[in-house]
Amino acid sequence: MILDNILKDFGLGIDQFHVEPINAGYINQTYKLTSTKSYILQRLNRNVFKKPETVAGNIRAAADYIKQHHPDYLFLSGIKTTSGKEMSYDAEGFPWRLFPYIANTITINKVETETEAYNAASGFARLTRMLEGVEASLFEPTIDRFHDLKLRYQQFEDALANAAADRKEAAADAIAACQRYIYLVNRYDQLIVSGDLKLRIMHNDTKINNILFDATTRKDVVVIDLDTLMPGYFIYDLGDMIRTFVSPVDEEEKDLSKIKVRQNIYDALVKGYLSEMNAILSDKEKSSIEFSGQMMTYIMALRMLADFLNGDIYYQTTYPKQNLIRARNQLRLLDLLTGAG
Ligand code: GN1
Ligand code: MG
Repeated sequence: MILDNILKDFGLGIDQFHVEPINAGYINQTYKLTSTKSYILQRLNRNVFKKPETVAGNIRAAADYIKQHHPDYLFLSGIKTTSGKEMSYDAEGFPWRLFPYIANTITINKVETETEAYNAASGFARLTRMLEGVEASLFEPTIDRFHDLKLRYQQFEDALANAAADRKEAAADAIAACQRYIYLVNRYDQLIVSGDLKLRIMHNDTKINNILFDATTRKDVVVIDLDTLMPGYFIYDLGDMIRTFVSPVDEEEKDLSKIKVRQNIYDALVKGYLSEMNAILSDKEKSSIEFSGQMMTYIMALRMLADFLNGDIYYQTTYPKQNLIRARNQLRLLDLLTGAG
């Protein structure tokens, strides 16, 4: 019923489609609508994106710029409603968006080959390059200080101060580990204060399943999940790639012994990233490549652990302690990335 009402706003009817949920993300609700012409329909989580209009506004600003300057680049923006709106609102006030489905594409949850790492990294980097020169003031943060490590550490400390005793006890190891890595917060702070990093329009969620590959050629086709397309630093994108590409297992893995840093994948992804960004990044920026992976892995550990301590209110979970397991996973990866493990 909800889906039907929403689709009517886009001039479509539910009966035309085979509808199936896609359960990959932690935040939004996503459906694939299959027919001769297929679509992706998505409900934006307005508890996370408190100003959903900023999400749509940023994507539109990027689409307009790219259309003018790089007309051949495939950029995935939403389809407007029949009355020209970016989103359709359901009775509870949640915004929904419709995207064209790109045929013959797949997502992957783990990188298997150096070629995949190279292609995905160059794909995410190309988006940044396509947006070089865009007026930054057209973009608003969709989540304030999203990848500000200092803020995330503060939020972890707040969660710790307010946590239920049983959760604190269960997470004692992860809490201690997060506290041990506070030197990364100081390094981050110094880096930001130094002014060496340029503010650009970044994707801010470059995990491996946010880029579509051609099902046949395995070449990257298009970057998806543009909810956090907003001003940021290159370390956020490159770091999240390092975080999600280099290990043979993903952030849900419970068996920590399976977490590894595959140096060949690491090298391939940095090479792919620089194939697009080499001339754009300054030498000072390039000296933060290693730090980027450490910083983004740490920030996820802090966010996941804070959510566990807060009683699992942010990320979607399917079993108890899932956020704690995720945090431990990230901390193990961090040990390996910093040489502590
Ligand atoms: C969330 O929505 P999704 O699953 O792409 C999160 C990212 C995290 C990621 C961890 C808005 O992304 O920051 O890196 O989970 N997005 C938001 O898998 O918090
Ligand atoms: Mg996302």
